[in-house]
Amino acid sequence: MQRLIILTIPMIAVAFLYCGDDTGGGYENYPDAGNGTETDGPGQANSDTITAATGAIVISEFMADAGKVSDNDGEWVELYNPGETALDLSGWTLKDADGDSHILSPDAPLVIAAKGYLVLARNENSGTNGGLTVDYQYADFNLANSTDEIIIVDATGQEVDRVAYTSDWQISGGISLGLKDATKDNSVYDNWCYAAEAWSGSKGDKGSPGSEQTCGSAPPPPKDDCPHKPTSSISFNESLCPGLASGAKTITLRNNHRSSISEGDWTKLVCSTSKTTFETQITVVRLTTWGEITAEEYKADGFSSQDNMMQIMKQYYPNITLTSNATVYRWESVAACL
Ligand SMILES: [Ca+2]
Ligand SMILES: [Ca+2]
Ligand SMILES: [Ca+2]
Repeated sequence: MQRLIILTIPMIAVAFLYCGDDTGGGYENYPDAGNGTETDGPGQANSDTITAATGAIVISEFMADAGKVSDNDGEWVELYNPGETALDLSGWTLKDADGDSHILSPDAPLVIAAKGYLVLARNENSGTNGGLTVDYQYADFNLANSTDEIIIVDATGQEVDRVAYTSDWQISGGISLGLKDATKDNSVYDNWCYAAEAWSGSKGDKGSPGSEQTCGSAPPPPKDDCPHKPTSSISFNESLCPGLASGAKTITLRNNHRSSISEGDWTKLVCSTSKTTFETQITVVRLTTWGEITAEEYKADGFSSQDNMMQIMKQYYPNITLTSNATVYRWESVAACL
């Protein structure tokens, strides 16, 4: 399918070895290690140690680069419990591969319900953390914006889950990365996606802390898979991004623009708001005016008529007229790379 763009707008352009038998609590407090004797009791911090198998808790989402607040206030990690039994994470450790390490709630229960989520964050104050509701505030653990690790270790020191992300993951400011499905393997890059929507109460950052992920676009594949090195870029209105990712025709507009992009050039396509990037090879560059943009071209961009196109574009470029310059691009395919 051939792609069509008109012009460009910059603005816009762990199976848990459970042997306990508590009956007094609403959840299974930290079970005892096989002796059937609950020594700590429900509602108290764990005093036993028990080994949790790999996968008992899943790192399901994280915000490494907050957008509306500083990372000191806005970073968070979401955990998911895929099992049938609530778990008490008291005494577990959140760490990375080098210096960061924090023991979770050593003195009080920190329960994650069966099939439930737990939101861990640097700042529990929803007034200053970007509107996030937090289950637990940690310290001494930071999420780098390019390459870092999130490692969960149980109270016996056994690693339960690990996510190691790199610059290839394209951490995007103000948009969390989450598992498309919390039951999927989080070591598989393709199982992650950018959040599509701001959570309830959010100051604007996108994510699904404490709930199932709603996916926007998928993060691009690792850079190593991309053989091309685009030297130019075209920015898109966010409303056009879903079509871009799915392969629908896409158009973007720029006032008085005489593109320096040539036919055959590999170009980076940037979704302005989500910061998602793609690459493509431009096959046609047509220098034109707004009045000469054809119905096929503006309809491919979702405009119902020339008037509709001009009305919307004037929101960004108040002075454009039908005789103002514009550029139409076409491309053949999108490689979600970069
Ligand atoms: Ca770190
Ligand atoms: Ca960060
Ligand atoms: Ca989530």
